[in-house]
Amino acid sequence: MLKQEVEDGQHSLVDPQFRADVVSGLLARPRAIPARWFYDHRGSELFEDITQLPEYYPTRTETALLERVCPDVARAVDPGSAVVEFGSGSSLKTPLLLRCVRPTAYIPIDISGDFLRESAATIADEFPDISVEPLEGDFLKPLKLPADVSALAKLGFFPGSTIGNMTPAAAVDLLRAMRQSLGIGASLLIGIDRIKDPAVLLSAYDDAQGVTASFNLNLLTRINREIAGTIPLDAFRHVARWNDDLARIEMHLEATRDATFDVDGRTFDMAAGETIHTENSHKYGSRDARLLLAAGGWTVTREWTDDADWFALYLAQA
Ligand code: AVJ
Repeated sequence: MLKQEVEDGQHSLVDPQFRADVVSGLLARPRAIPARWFYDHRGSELFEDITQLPEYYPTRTETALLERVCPDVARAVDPGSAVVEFGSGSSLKTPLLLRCVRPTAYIPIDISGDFLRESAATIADEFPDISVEPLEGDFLKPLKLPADVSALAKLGFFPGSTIGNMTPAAAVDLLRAMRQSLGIGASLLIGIDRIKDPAVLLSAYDDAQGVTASFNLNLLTRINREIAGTIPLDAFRHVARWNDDLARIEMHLEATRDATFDVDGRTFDMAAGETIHTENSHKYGSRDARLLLAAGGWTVTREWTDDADWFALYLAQA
């Protein structure tokens, strides 16, 4: 299949997987599109804005927690290590961790080469003593680390409760792939959001300023721009729901009236009240998280939470 240039001012290429996921997601019942497609240029900006919202506690809670426990993490990891981050490491948490662990090498892994190289260059500037070796690839699969870090102790880093976007089954697959990539004896520092009062959770995913609504609706704008969509944005609204049976926040785009539109040359009909499921954000209690990690081949050796017990960091051993 030919990649098609789009006129979005960024000269980005349409990912054939985006087209396939959107079309099959709109044909499915219930309709659902994977959350990874939120993050085009505008979506990444909106997510940054979300992390600053008063209602969105995860980023500031995890950052403060990491700052507090980082010396403990550093003591638990062998000196002369390699920190391997799953994700491009564009957050403030990465410099925080590197400052106290002081690894020999830092390897950020991301599927998006542009973001990866940009954030790796920023880290390399700030940490001239650390060998920064970005690795472009899909961390959902086992990856081969650069040969020069093979003798070093590995510390995997997976912050942000990103694991919550996956179903438990997919999360276990990912944890197993990470164990394969890092090797037996490696450590993993992972941030996982806790189950809490649904009112707190709901406001974190449905803020008063409507930034999360814009983030969710931006997916429709992206579909219209990149794959010839005619979706009427004014016929959709952002919905956040707490699914108590599955312990997750769900985001949906709900049709507020009957709507007919085209995407990629096909016509779709949605009835008023019908939704497109766009994200899951699973939450885990302490035992839930330990069981998930154990199923993925990781034994928890340390666990830290903030005073309100809203967010947890786990150090685990492969
Ligand atoms: C980046 C996946 C952890 O689930 O909290 C924020 C994404 N979605 N607000 C999350 C998100 C809506 C976020 N993660």
